[in-house]
Amino acid sequence: MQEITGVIPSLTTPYREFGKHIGEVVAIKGAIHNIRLMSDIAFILVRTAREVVQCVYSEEFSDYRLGGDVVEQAAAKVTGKVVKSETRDGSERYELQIHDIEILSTPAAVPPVVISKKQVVCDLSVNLDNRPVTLRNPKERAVFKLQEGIQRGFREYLQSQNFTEIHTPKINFAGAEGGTNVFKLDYFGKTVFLAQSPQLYKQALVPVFERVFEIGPVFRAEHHDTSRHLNEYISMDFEMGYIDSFTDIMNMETGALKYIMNLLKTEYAPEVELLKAEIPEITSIPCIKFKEAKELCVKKLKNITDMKDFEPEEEAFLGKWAKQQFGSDFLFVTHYLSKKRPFYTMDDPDDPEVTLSFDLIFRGIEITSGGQRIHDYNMQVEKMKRLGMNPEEFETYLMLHKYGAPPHGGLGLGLERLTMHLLGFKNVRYATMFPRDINRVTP
Ligand code: AMO
Repeated sequence: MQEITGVIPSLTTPYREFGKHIGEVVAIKGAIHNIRLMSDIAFILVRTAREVVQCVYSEEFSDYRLGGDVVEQAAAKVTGKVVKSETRDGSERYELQIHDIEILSTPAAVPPVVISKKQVVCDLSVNLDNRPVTLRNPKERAVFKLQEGIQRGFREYLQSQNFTEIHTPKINFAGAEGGTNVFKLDYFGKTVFLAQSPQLYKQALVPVFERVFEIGPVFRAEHHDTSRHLNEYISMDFEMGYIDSFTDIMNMETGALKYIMNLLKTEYAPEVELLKAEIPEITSIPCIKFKEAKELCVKKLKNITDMKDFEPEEEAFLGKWAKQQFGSDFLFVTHYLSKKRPFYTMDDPDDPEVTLSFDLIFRGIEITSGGQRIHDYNMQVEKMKRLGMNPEEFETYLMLHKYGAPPHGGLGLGLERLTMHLLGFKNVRYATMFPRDINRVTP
């Protein structure tokens, strides 16, 4: 009888272990990525899970004869001898002298876009239309490997700070952020909403776990087509109880960002190098109040009409200002106007026109909103009424306040926005695996 032990016998050798096998015959599995035929030699690049391995074919090395079935995108097992290869920069690289190629699967067609070059060269829309194929390009996929690193760093850091990971429902009884950008859904005859954020639930879990975080999709019915808005994005949220001030939240985020950037530099060095990512150095992050930041913008920029919030060009200006003044890629802007923040935001007791809230600007774009929340039941009900909301519709949310909640606060960090500016992309879609926007729901 066959027994399943839970251990998959490793018959292949990952590229990162090649250094230990110089002169030995090993096997790798991957897709034939690129074939370069010369007169008496061929270079066959094999795309494995994380690396592209150069394999060299010559009749000198083996009895195997290169056949017509070795085509780009075929899945293959390649066996060969590990040798050190020459590099211009003197770094350690290895290649395989091919002894055998076993074709495991043959593609039915040639890719619609060239993916075997250093980068995919086509319009963004063509790239996105063919995403299952274009993502195979090593540079395209590196974006999302790096994105994995960001999420991993966020998770690892918060776990080290005693946060509990949660998953909250995405089908909700009410919009959490107000405004019109909420998707309505017919739910067995009832109107419900796709989650704009995990806000109402992450707060409810503070009296349960004290500190919680979630990494998950959220939905925004943005009706406009911009380079920074998606209709579905990944929100990295946390919420923490027993805070002394909303600066505790900014400190937690700064700690998380330091950890993330360090993780990217170390564990994701191949992707950082491939993408020429400029990983920011963070020692501390400067803070400025909204009112003062607005004054700076008014002084330096023309035609500012909205005095209650920032236009994208004001964020871009503030990003540059923070870099010039403090050498920082990040800037916290605090104390946004009460009128402009959602109903759950705590007003500043010293100046109720403003809130105990903040945004984080990274290289000129807002990547985070956060702040302290109202924890007192009467205060929350009163604020809802003031804003024209019906507290009865939020009865289950208000259980948090009614049955006792500690002072608390948290934030939401947009994964794609952070990735976009880490990599210097002009459009957030380049940092989105399968973007959903006003014109796109496929692939
Ligand atoms: P907010 O609505 O400001 O706050 O969103 C938080 C962060 O999410 C990102 N983001 C987006 N990314 C891509 N496309 C969009 N349409 C989009 N909208 C927002 C941004 C933004 O800074 N509940 C609060 C957070 C909190 O206070 O805990 C919230 O969702 O990076």
